[in-house]
Amino acid sequence: VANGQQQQWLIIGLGITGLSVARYLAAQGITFAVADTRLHPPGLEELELHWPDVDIWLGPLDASLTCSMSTLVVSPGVSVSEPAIVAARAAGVAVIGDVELFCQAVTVPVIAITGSNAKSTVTTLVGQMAARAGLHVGVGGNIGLPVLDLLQQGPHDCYVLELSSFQLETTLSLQAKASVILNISEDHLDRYASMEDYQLAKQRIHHRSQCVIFNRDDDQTLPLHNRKAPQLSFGLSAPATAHELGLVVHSGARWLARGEQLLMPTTAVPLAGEHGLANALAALALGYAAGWPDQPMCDAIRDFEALPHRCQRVAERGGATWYNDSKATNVGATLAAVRGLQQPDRALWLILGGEGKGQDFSPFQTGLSNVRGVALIGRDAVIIAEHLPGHLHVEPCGTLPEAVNWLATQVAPGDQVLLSPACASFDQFKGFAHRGEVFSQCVNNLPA
Ligand code: UMA
Ligand code: ADP
Repeated sequence: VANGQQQQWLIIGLGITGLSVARYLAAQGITFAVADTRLHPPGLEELELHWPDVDIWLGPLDASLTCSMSTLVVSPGVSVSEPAIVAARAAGVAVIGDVELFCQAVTVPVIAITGSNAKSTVTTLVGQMAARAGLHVGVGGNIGLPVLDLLQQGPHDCYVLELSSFQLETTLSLQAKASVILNISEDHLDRYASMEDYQLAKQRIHHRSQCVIFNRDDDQTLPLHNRKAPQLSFGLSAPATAHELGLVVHSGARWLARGEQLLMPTTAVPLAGEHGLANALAALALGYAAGWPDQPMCDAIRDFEALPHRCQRVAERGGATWYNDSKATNVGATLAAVRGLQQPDRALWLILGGEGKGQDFSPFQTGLSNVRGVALIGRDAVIIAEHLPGHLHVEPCGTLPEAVNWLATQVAPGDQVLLSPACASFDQFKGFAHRGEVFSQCVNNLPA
């Protein structure tokens, strides 16, 4: 290996994470090499422009390279079960990620958020709560801004991080001020041998946390480690103690509450559905654990605007309300959106389909029993159709514009239509955002 003796650090992956690690190590005066399994990785030009002397290895990872290093900084898109990474670890090479480097450097409180769904929503909301509480807050991680770039922005009072299971796998030193697993449902099983492995990766968020937060309505989020740390829980039931956040009925209205403390009426919460209330409660638990006052947190909830493509109301057409939940790329997200929007007196129509990622769609058998009809699109439509309740009206539509056109002929005033496909979008779109935009455009083009 050329220069192997000097280049002890290897960055694996040249996406936005890899580039942020390169900037960070360079700023620390640390020499590094870079590897990417692709022949044309996205950050190659930028890397060569800024660091023309850096050694770059493209193509399949070579164990003789990885084993000659002292530290591998692995991007989340690369599995640590790659044979060349497993071999390096066995040979005593440190295997870490960008979040680990961040944790080693950070000196202010970190709020850490993971879960199968609702991470970006809760992360954004908690960031807005911190800002309302008067803090200079940095928000990043899996939500899109690599954590090391946050450090480069200069000092902050605290950080709110969205962390994926992949990022947690390569993180050892996180000592969160408060940490939460929002929910767990099947996802990413192309990278994990089992649901248990996926769940264990998420549990790493609580390691050495000062306040462990879990979802009372989802047993899979119960903390398995660090059980002596103070705990808070959130859920849709009434809080039994001051350590629980939940919903209570007071003078005929429902309120978000912590123990006996009423915080705000649910009618003032703009996040759609019951799952939106759960997300608001999770955010309140995190902010409370961080020591922020209730008032600015409730103000942040009241003013929260749904992130695009997450149960976002698009328009009224044909008397029906149309929702864009394109970000729902797994079964758990879709079931939460359906449960969240369903109302006894309003028929709910659903658009499903795309790339199913080998998921088990059988929860739809019972979970969609009250849906009025389903329009199917995309590659795995046939697989999904096999798992829909027999009595449902199911229409194979092929494409999203055809699904919208078919639904426009079906809906009655007062109905709700939800694009919440439970699938990745890459068979027909550039990504979930593109899919959501196409949907919104088709809906807006329908006669009012
Ligand atoms: N890749 C290779 N070979 C390599 C390196 C990467 O084939 O050597 C591929 C990966 O398989 C993946 C893609 O390149 O398909 C991107 O991987 P990456 O690790 O370079 O990703 P980044 O561009 O650095 O973005 C990552 C997160 N991506 C992933 O975890 C796949 C981003 O989350 C995150 O916003 C960003 O870091 C900043 O922290 C995206 C994501 O999809 C949004 N996350 C998953 C999710 O939310 O479900 C976990
Ligand atoms: P993530 O960053 O984890 O993907 P987002 O906030 O982007 O989370 O939301 C993704 C999807 O998760 C949304 O489309 C929505 O349908 C679903 N969702 C939102 N809240 C919840 C919840 N409390 N439980 C399960 N799914 C949810």
